Order: sequence, then structure tokens, then C-alpha cells
Amino acid sequence: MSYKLQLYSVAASSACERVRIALALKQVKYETIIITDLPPGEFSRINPQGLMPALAIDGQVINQSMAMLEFIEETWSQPALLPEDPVRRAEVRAFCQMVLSDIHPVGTNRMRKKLREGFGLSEADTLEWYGHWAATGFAALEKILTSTRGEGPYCFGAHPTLADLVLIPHMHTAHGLGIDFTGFPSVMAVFGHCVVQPAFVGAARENQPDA
Ligand SMILES: N[C@@H](CCC(=O)N[C@@H](CS)C(=O)NCC(=O)O)C(=O)O
Repeated sequence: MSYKLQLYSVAASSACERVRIALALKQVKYETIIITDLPPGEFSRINPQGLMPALAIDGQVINQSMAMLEFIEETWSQPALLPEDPVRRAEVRAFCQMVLSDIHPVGTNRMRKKLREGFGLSEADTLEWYGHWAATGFAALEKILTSTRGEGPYCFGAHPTLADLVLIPHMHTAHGLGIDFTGFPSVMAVFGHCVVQPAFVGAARENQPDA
């Protein structure tokens, strides 16, 4: 498949990092456009929601990182990032949603800014707010990963799936927001394995040009 891909990205965004890992695993070539290098207002013109990342596919801009991951998975089949078994695929997708729908949003800059500026919370309060939802969410992820742990070093077995691509970048963010993972040994085991894999290393925030 030969699409021209341009990823609008910033180094420190976990949603951008998910997509960078997928493209690296599939060895798909793409151009990176660093959002913070764009003129003021330009990114909101390109992506009406104004959230990072955006992916231009032959000039057609797609938002929402999960839609990008699904597009990449459907377009470049190898290595497969969803299991063959439909029930297992549903499990992987559910795991992804636990992170990107239920944990990630409450810690985003925009949510915490609104809590500070709209509701008068301190920075410490906003971190406590996020910490509550992160602890609840990671406790559930820990239960799942404890049940799959014998199957391989990734979330769901011997090979990476979309679950790993969503989990690891959010752990980078969560760590930066003060989350302590010592109570989540199965989560930490997956993290320890993934972060030394070349695709994860190359996509990590510290290895981006705008880091
Ligand atoms: N559901 C969206 C979330 C995107 C998102 O929240 N991106 C963050 C960066 S990780 C962002 O744009 N943050 C800016 C802000 O919160 O103001 C997706 O998965 O693409």
C-alpha cells in the first residue's frame, strides 16, 4: 500500500506515541510534522478538535489515535497488532478503551487546566484527581495482565498488540504525573519488556526531534 502519511505529532503526547509505535512496528514510512512548529492557529484549522495527533493520509486528515491505529492495522497486516480470534480481539480493544477512554482523558492538560481555572483547584488537587482515576484504572488493568501474564511478555501473549501500544505511552505520561506503579507488578512486567523493544524505543518521547 503506498499512501503518503504525515503525522502531526509532539514528542510528549502519549496519543502521538501510540501511533509512532504502530508505524515503527509495521515499518511504514511517514513524515513527522511537529505541531508546535506550526504557525499559531494552523493545527486547529487542520484538525477541528485541535487534539494531538492528526494523521494526513494522502492529504485527508484523520483525528483520534484509535482510528489511526485501526487504519494502520487494516492497511499493513504485518505484524498483526490484533489477535486472530474475535473474542481475543474484543479483549484487546476493551483493554485499549480502558486506557484511552477511561484513564487518559482525566489527566490531559485541557481537563486539568479547566479544573484549575474554572473550579479553582490547585495543581496538587488536579494531580490527586487524576491519581484517583489512574489508580482505579490501573488496578483493573493489573487484574487483566495478571491473568494473561503466563502467556508471554506482552499484554496479550508473545507478540505486541494494540494494548501494548496504548498502555506503554500512557505509563510514561502517568509517571510524569506522579503515579507510582510499584503496586502493579504485572503492569510493570509488561512495561519492562516493551520499553527496550526497538519500535518502542524509537517512538519514545525522548527520542523525538522536538523532545
Ligand atoms: N482521544 C484522543 C485524545 C487526544 C489527546 O487528548 N491528545 C492530547 C495529547 S496526548 C492533547 O491533545 N492534549 C492537549 C490538551 O489536553 O490540551 C485521541 O486518542 O487522539
